[in-house]
Amino acid sequence: MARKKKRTPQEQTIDPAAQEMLIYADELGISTAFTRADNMMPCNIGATGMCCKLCGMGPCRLTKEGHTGVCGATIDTIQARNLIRAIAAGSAAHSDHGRDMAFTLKAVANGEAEGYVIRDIAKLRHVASNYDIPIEGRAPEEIADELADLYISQFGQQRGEVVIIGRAPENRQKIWKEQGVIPRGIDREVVEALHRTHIGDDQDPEHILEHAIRTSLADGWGGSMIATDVSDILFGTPAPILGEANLGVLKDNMVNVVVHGHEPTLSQMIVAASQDPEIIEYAKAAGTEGVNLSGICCTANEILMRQGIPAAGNFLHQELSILTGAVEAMVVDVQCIMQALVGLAENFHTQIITTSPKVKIKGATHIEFHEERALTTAKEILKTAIDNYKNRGQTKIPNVKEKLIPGFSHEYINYMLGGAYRASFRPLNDAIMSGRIRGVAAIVGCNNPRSQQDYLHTYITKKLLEQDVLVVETGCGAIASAKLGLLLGEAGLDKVGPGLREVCETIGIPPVLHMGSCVDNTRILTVLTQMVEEGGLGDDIHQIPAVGLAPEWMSEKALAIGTYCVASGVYVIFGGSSPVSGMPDRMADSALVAEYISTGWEEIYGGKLEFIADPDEMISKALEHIDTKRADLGLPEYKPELFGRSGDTRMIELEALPLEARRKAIYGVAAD
Ligand code: XCC
Ligand code: SF4
Repeated sequence: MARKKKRTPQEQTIDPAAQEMLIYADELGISTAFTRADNMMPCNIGATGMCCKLCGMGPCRLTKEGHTGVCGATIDTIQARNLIRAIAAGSAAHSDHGRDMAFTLKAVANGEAEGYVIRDIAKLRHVASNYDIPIEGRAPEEIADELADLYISQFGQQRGEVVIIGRAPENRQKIWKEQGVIPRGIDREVVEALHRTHIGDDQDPEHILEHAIRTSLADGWGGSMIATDVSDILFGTPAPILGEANLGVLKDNMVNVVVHGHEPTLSQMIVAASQDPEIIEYAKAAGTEGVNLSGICCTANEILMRQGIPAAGNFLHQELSILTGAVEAMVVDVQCIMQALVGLAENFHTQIITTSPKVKIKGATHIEFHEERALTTAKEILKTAIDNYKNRGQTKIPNVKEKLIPGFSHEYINYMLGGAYRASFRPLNDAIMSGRIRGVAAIVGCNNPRSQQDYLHTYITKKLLEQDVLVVETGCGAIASAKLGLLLGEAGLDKVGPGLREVCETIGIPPVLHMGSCVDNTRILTVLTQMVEEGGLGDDIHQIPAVGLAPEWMSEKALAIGTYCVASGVYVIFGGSSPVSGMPDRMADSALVAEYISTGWEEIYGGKLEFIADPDEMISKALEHIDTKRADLGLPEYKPELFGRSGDTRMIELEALPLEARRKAIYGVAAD
């Protein structure tokens, strides 16, 4: 079933580079996710969570009041089962990534990984001491070996509690304990989610959703947090660095290698290999000026925030980058990789190289990556790309890119707020308590071709900034803001509310902080925990005036993230369509699950999950929530007119400087 009207490129995306490439794709007669979305209406029964295909008596479609499946399953049971399955898949993806990171740490500690070192010994010691692993007088490798063993054991643990839970605020842990939702082992919860949803098992929707909470906690305060910890230990904890984003980062005179996916183990090694004299020599011999690396999706975020390697774009840019004809190789590992890449690449010279033992795509070149030969394999991959340069045809690289400053890990936020001697979250808490900052919003998640690419992300971001809400971002949402110039401090501060502007100018930060990849949403959990511990904003996360938004979500991982944030006490709003909406006009009884994950979960956890399609409603609900939390804490009402004048003289001086000089004066980062 086709849509009545095909969207124009301007309706499909607000990104000028993407618009240019979509027009080009149309001229070439090549399909993209944008056009395929137009040609493929979503199934309205599946989209609203009214279809069950868990057994061979079905699939059962429940479209009318009182309908049940062949087995008697009700709409509520079916929606709850579908939702938990998605959460389990998302948690599995993040956590399996975390597992592989832990294995890499183990291999590095034992000298069995080629090319890696322990980069952040301070973080290693800090993380290890969370679990009472002795650190004094021990070599980093010894500590890392013990930490790796502990982390690896969390996946297969059968009883007890996942140790990482101990890093949450105490009151939060108490709630989880009372509810019996502390994960026993990461794998166990995912497996149990699958077991419970097999035909003829758990059929009480609320009981199913209770386990959805436990499964998601195994992700957020489990696998994902392991992934972030180990990435920082091995590759360095991010700190602000100047980067660039959008297709304009591809270079005509160089071999373009785009890394796409999620695990930094491979991409970091490709970064290292691309700087190796042997590879530079090899590229020169092929008549090019070297290898130009860039990233897509969360892999982009991983190398952007650590090495300043440019991001070619977010999820919907994966096909567009190949359309430039300038990409010699797209190297992928796991997650968010469209199968369409292979067919698309056949129109150009681009080689799609799969590298994970878990991911193969028919027609792609498979060069399997293992840490014991990491550097060697990375070089082999780059040589394959360089060899392919001679096959390059005509190119079309949009001249569009933006600068950004990513790298705001919670460690860095802590440091930047108080300096080396007084690192703390006190200034942030104080700014919220005084009303200079109204509240905090995390805007995260994917692109979805069913909405206009980047529009919801950036519209909501801008509107909340005007309202003095400090915004933190991860994943493809962060890249959306980057491409549109929102991740540069001084650019656009005039459009930010007066109190927030004052805080950003005082500390020298952008009003939108890029905190990393999707697994790094755990950094947000840590920030919230530290805000609680700092005092003044209540005794638990749900009391903080904060919200989470995933306006353009599409992946199951997003649902897992949303759920662990709710379990942690956050109000989370998803845009787009709701997988639990049912058809209210035909089925009055289809609201139980949607109600339960909102008001039901709020009663228990203080956080709630809601699906709201209209962006203005998302914004007003978010602000309303922030203001309610402020009032509950007894904080002064938000009054923007009170702020924005301190330090104005220095600001006027700074504003008189040319952009590059101003940037240097503010961040101390050279512009190029
Ligand atoms: Fe994938 Fe992480 Fe979504 Fe982007 S944001 S489309 S999950 S890459 Ni996490
Ligand atoms: Fe239908 Fe029940 Fe089988 Fe689902 S589990 S497909 S509702 S018979």
